[in-house]
Amino acid sequence: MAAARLNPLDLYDIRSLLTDEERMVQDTVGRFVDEKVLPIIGDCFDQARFPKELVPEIAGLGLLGATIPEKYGCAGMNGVSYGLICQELERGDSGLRSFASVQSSLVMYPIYAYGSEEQKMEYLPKMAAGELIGCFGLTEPHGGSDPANMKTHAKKDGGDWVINGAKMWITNGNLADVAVVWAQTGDGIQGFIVPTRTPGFAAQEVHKKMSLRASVTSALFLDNVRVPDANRLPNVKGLKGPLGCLTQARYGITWGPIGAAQACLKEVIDYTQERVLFGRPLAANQAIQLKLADMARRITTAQLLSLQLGRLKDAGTMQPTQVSLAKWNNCRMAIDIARECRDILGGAGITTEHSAIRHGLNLESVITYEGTETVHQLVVGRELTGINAF
Ligand code: TGC
Ligand code: FAD
Repeated sequence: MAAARLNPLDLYDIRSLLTDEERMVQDTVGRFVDEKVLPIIGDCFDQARFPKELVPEIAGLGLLGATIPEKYGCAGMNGVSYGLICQELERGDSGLRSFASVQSSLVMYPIYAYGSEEQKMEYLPKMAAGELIGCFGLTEPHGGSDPANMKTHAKKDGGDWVINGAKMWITNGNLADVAVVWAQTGDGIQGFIVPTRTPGFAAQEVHKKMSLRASVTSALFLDNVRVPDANRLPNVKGLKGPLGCLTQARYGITWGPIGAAQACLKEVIDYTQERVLFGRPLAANQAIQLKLADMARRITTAQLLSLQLGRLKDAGTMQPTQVSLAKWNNCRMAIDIARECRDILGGAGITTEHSAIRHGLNLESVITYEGTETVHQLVVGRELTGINAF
C-alpha cells in the first residue's frame, strides 16, 4: 500500500502537537488570510497601501492583544496561539503581521504589563476592538540597535511631563491614535502613552520604501509634547521596559517568517509541476528537487523551534536569548527561501503576480527590525561566552 502523501508545508505533522483550540485559531486566521488578504495584497503592495479596511475583521476575530485576559476585552489565548496568528498573517504579508505585532506586543502589552489599572481599562478594550490604533516609539534616527543611547527626553513640569525628541521607522505611525513613547528622564528610561492629537506631536510617513509596502512606516516628532503624569507607565523604569516588549514581539516574529516561507514554497511547488522545460516538468529535475527539499528541511526546523519556544513561553520559562536565536534562525531561513523561490520562478518571479519577491523584500525589514540579525547573534554569543561584545 502506498504511504499517504505528507503535507509539504508540515512534513513533521507539527499540527498534531497543537491543542484543538490552537488548531481552531490557525484554521480561522488561515481562512481569513485566504479569503480576504491574498486576493488584494499584491495590489496593496504595488500601491504602497496598508489595507486598513481589514482592521475591523482582524479585531473581530480576537487577533489584537490576543494573549491579554478577557477582563480587558481581549481573547486570553496562549502564546502558541499568538504565534500561529503571526504565522498565518505573515503567510499573507509581513505588513499585516507587523500591524498586529505592534498593536498587540508593543502597545497593548506594555499597557497591560506596566500600566495602571485605569490605563488598562481605558485603552485595552478599545485597542482590542480596533477602535484605537497604537504605535511604539523606541528607535531614533541616530541608531536603533543601541536604544540605551536614546536622546528623546521627558522633563517633569508640575503634574505633567514635557517630551522632546524624534523617533524613526515607526510602524503604524501615521495610523496611530496613541503612541507608546520611550524617553530618558531624570530617573532612567520611562514609557509614556501619548495621544497623537496632542499639540507638538507630528508623524511623517516614510515613502520610497521597497519593503513592507503594505504597512505604514513613519518618523515621529515630539516638540514640547505635554502629557499628564497619569499617562506615564508607572510600573517599569529602565531599558528593561522596552526590551521586555521586544521579547514579546520578537517571539511572534519567530513564527511569522514561517508563514512567508510556506507561501513561497507552496507557490514554487505548484509552479514547477506546471512549467515544462526541456520536455519535462521543472519539478522533475534533481537540481530543483534538491532546492525544494532543502526548503522543507529549513521550514520544518523553524516550525519545531518556534513551537518549543511557545511551549516555554506558556510555561513561563522562555528566556530572551532563546527568542534571539529563533528570531535570527527563522528570519534567515525565510529570506533565503524567498530569494531561491524568486529564482526558480525565473522572469515571472520579478512581479508581484507571484508572492516570492514581495515576501523577500518584506523580509529585508523583518530581518532588520526588532533587533538586526547581528544583534541577535551577539546576544547568543554573549550567552555562550559571558562576554558582552556590544
Ligand atoms: P542590557 O544591559 O543587555 O539590558 C538592560 C536591561 O534590560 C534587560 N533585558 C531584557 N529584558 C527583557 N527582554 C530582553 N530581551 C532583554 N534584554 C535585556 C536586562 O536584564 C537589563 O535589565 P536590568 O534590570 O539589569 O537593568 O542592555 P544593552 O544596552 O546591553 O542591550 C543590548 C541590546 C543590543 C541587546 C539591546 O539594546 C537590543 O536589543 N537592541 C536592539 C534594539 C531593537 O531591537 N529595537 C527594536 C525597535 S522596535 C521595532 O523594531 C518594531 S518593528 C515591529 C513590527 O513592525 O513588527
Ligand atoms: P543601526 O543600529 O544603525 O545598524 C546598522 C548596521 O550596523 C546593522 O547591520 C547592524 O546589525 C550593525 N550593527 C549594529 N551594532 C553592531 C555591533 N555592535 N557590531 C556589529 N554590527 C553592528 N522601531 C521602533 O521603535 N518601532 C517600530 O514600530 C519600528 N518599526 C520598523 C519598521 C520597519 C519597516 C523598519 C525597517 C524598522 C522599524 N523599526 C522600528 C526600527 C528597527 O528596530 C531598526 O531599524 C533596527 O533596530 C536597526 O536600527 P537602525 O536601522 O538604526 O540600524
